[in-house]
Amino acid sequence: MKGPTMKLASVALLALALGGCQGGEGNQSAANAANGAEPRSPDGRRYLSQPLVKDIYTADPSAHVWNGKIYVYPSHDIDGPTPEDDLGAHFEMRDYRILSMDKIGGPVTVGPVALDVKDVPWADKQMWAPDAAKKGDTYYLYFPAKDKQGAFRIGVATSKDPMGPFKAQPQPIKGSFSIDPAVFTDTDGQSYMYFGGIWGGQLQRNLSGKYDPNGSKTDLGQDDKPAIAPRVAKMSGDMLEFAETPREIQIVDDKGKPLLGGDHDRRFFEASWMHKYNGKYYFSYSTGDTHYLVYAIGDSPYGPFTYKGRILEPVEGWTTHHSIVEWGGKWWLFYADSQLSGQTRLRNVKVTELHYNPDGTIKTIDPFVK
Ligand code: FUB
Repeated sequence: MKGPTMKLASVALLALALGGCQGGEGNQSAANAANGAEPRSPDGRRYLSQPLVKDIYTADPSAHVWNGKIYVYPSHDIDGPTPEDDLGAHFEMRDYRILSMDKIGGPVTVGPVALDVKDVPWADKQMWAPDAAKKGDTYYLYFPAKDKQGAFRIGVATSKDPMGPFKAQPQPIKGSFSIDPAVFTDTDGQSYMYFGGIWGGQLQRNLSGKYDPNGSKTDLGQDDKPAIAPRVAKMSGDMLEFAETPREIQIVDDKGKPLLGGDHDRRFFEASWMHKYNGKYYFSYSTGDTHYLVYAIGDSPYGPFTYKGRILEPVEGWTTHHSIVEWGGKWWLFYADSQLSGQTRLRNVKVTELHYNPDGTIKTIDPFVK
């Protein structure tokens, strides 16, 4: 690994941990830290867990366990001049920094810059939520960014070290579009990329397979029609391309009917994640403007997936984005909120344990303690 790494001594991880904060003006949490009180949300609630790191702002945590260690691939939030809008122009991230830890609850290492937008020939700006995969002795970083025409594409970069630095391929993945790649490797070794996001994520501008800069800003605008579907594509053997044209993922209700565009509490918005539990495929995602993390279960990596319920109630801040991994015989939800700054554009990643019911459904988590 090149460059400096920071060992963060004062990392607070789970519900019992208390800690100081930095950031946003008028933030109740920061004010509490200054007077030594337990951090609380602006409306006075206690947080379920504490930020994994406080020296940089991080969001959209994609966690993986490799060689017994936990690696988290987050967005690296930065403050910028662009005013907040509905399409996420204020998320102006320019690089990635990777987190690692030997155990959940232990110190977190913040890696140096693993990939900078200036080193990605095709990318212009907005390095949004990434994911990573491992095949053989190579690590793959998958990332969305806007190209020079303002269209989101998905790129891939490789490294022999899970912390980077990563070297980007000169072009985005052929046939890729929109945001939030999540790469899942099934038990037979085959990998799949799940991706997409509506509104600022531009999925609704790619319905024909070609980016339409004049397409809808939000969604189909048809509440009684099936919602826009996230996409999945099998990855090629070298993990650098799609092995097939991306397919739509059907998310259906308990009667087998597709969720509708007007069903904002349940329909797909962004933040795909896939994990397998007891032989079933769990596709989870964010509902965006209603701020839930929810999930649907299927029998194949392609779906269809039947909506089952909520994983996480709304956090502080507009966005919600997560990953789910097994480590140490337990399951963990990595997520993010805006505790440190009080601003949606400057988020911090967290982790908490996730529990299943005996029937395989997930127990809903409240990010605040009663
Ligand atoms: O972090 C930028 C964008 O916000 C992500 O790509 C979305 O999932 C949302 O968290």
